[in-house]
Amino acid sequence: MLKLLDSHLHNNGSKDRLRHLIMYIARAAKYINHELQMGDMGAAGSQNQFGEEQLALDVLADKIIMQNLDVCRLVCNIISEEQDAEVKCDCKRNKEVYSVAYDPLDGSSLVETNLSIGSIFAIYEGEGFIGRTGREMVAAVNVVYGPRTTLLYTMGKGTHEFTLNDVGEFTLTQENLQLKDVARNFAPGNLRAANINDKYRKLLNYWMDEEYTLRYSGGMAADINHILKKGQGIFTYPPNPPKYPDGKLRLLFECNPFSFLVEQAGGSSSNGEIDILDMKVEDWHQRTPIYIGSKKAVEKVIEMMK
Ligand code: P6P
Repeated sequence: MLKLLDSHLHNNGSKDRLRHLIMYIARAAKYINHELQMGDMGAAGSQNQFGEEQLALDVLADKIIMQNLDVCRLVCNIISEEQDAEVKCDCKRNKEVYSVAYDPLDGSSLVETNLSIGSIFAIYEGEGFIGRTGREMVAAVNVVYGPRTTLLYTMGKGTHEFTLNDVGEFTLTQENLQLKDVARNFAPGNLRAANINDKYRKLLNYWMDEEYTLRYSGGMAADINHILKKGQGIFTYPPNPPKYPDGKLRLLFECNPFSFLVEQAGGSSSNGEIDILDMKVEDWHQRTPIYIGSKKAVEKVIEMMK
């Protein structure tokens, strides 16, 4: 018997309005998936607030998601990695509304190379993001557009994988993904940081001396998905001043939702000092170092990077 996303959300105890919101997100993912197969890989001729060149697909994915979040009438505040300010939707503002932070197409620069990329969503109850921590998320979603299109979600009761089938349904392919405490794969981002940070260099050498297997694609959605699907691994992205004094990856759009998904699979996630999910959001586009994956591997990183 096929387990569809809608019924799984219901059986997993979701509030109806959260289930509807996640189904709208899944709907947006189907349209983005279609565009990725057919769409224009070219540049949009615009830049986001970081001065990063936007691809036509970045802009299109952002529009598709924004439209779906608006039309579902359940979201009051939206912040997109591709836009510089929060959008306030016209919806009745009561405790039943949600705020959604998303990265419409993480790793989009990889799309022309046909590597896997993703759409990442963090869902909070109530209005706004500033001053909150990731512990307040009620759900996180990671859609990976690869050889198959998959959707991982958590609502705080495990992390579950669905695969888009040929009639446009997301069907359950793995329930309660679990990470072992020990990693054997490593995904070392920002290797350039080893030039200015001997501790990171020592850590990289440790993994190579221990003959860990390198699994790093340059797309965080796919790299975190790899750790979750393999049931072990460690992903690191340390800071390297002056370019990335706080690291490159964003707390709100990438680090919080991935940390929720990984913690719910028995892993952990740290900025080197505290859990990512305990960090207070001070700014929409706040960046943070991130060390995420198998528990003992994260502990080792914290120990060696102190
Ligand atoms: P680098 C993609 O641009 C991204 O935001 C993440 O998906 C990815 O992990 C990281 O940047 C890659 O950064 O420095 O390896 O290009």
